[in-house]
Amino acid sequence: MLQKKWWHEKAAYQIYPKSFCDSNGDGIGDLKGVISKLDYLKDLGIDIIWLSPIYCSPLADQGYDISDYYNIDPRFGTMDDMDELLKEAKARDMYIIMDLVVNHCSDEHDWFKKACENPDGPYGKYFYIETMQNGKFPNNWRSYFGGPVWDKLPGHDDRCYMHVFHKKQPDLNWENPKLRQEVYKMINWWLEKGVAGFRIDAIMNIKKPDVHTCYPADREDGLAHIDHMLHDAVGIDEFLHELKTETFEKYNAFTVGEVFTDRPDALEAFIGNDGHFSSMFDFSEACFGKNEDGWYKCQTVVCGDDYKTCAFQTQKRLDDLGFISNIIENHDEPRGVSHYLPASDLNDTSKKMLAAVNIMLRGLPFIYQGQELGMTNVNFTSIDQIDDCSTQDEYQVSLKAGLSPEEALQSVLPFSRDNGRTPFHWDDTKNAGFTTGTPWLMVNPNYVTINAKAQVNQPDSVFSWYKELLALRKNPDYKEVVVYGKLVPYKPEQKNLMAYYRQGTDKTLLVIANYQQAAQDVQLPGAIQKVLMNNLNTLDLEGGTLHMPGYQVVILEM
Ligand code: TEU
Ligand code: CA
Repeated sequence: MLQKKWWHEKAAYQIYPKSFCDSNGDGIGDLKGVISKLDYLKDLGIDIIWLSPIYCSPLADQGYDISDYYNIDPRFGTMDDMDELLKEAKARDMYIIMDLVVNHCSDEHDWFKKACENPDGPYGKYFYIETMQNGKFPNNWRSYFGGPVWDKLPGHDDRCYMHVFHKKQPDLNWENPKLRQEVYKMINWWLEKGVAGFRIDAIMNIKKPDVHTCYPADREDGLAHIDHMLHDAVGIDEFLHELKTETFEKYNAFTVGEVFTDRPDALEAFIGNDGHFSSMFDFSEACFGKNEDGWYKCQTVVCGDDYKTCAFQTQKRLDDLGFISNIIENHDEPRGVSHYLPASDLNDTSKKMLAAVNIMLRGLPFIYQGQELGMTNVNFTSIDQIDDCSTQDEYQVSLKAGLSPEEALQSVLPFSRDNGRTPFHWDDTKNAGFTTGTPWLMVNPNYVTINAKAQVNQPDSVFSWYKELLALRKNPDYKEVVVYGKLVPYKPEQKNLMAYYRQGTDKTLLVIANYQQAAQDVQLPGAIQKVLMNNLNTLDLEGGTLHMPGYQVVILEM
């Protein structure tokens, strides 16, 4: 039986600060900008805000390369701004969670600088530093962003250090108890300050197998996919248990892990009553159709029964074990509406359907900035418009596979991490009201029609639909069933129908979505007591049959 927690009935929102709201015209979003939009988020129905990294950083990977964990990057503001944000959030009954990036730091962090000065000293042991044999790296693992996970240690021709991500993100060595203590100290410092918890970055990478293990090469670069390393690593549970008991647990903090794993016992180990984290993201839909050869081979749209099957599988495996966090997008993924709906079917009706089937799943909903407006992928016309290091790498992968430059560009666009990183659309003025200066990344030209100002007071808008969904979750009459009700699939075998019950102690809801453009009929299991939500103005009910136009979704009380 799931133990109830303070955060279960909340709704969460991810802010990518660099692109949210720029208060001083330098083209970069900042904390003052975030503070100025708290009322907007409160109005939407948000309680928990996850801030992507705002610590000091050279921004080689947009803040996921941290050079000082105890300070705010001047581009984002000051520690006073942070304190004010915590205070203003609290005044509105909202919670701030930080991004905890501790698999690696930045090569500009003091620890790494000291490790370079003296690799044999104490700081050398904070990292994975190896002596090269005959000029060779110790293994052939390919980093997430391409190329070997090794680079020469600056100033030492015979040494190298490991980075499973960017070369400016040296991996921290969790095998070293001193490093672990430094990490715990830092986490507790932030918890003392009043953050409510953390989203925990790339955490599965902290445990490595023997660094001398090589795997069969899978591309011409002679390297092997990093998944082999994740698969072979044994013993992460001890690290994570210690992490929790030394930090989060003492503060009743909320933690949500970025956990990518194929471990069959993962859900129980990570988010069971005694799990390492409060929650973890369900990435099953995001991972569907992925191909290890590169983005150019991945499935560009995942919809209908594929989406349904992924969501239901997680829910079934989870049952009453724990509380998953549901998403359709984040700062690493394409826009949900562009990935889970065919381009030809994209409109407010289909966007609302996707929102409803996702938000009504059992678990904690996380909305990524702009999702509530139905923001879409961007038609970048040149690879030079894209900043993201991962997209740049995948573009090269496509070229090496023989695609023409135009084909290579087209192959990365459906997946580019910059789709979700363009500035937020506040209104239809220049630069979407995001900045008075020059935005650091181009604005999606469709801001003239898709923007907050046009939607906030428009009852039919995607924004209002999200607001209604979150209001239902908070409604005293329905929150028990929406938050804790058991999820039971309804007619899962009916093609492109995504329908499920939420069965609470004294109420039963039925969510029914026609996940396709063509109309379809659905047999109802019994009488409807009340139509709680409907993304169309009509409900075509005849006897016990519901005639559903394309992408209709209804939430019924049965
Ligand atoms: O992501 C970790 C991760 O494994 C992937 O999402 C990866 O970024 C993606 O496959 C590359 O296209 C986290 C962060 O969310 C991401 O933004 C960071 O770049 C990464 O860690 C390193 O900190
Ligand atoms: Ca700014």
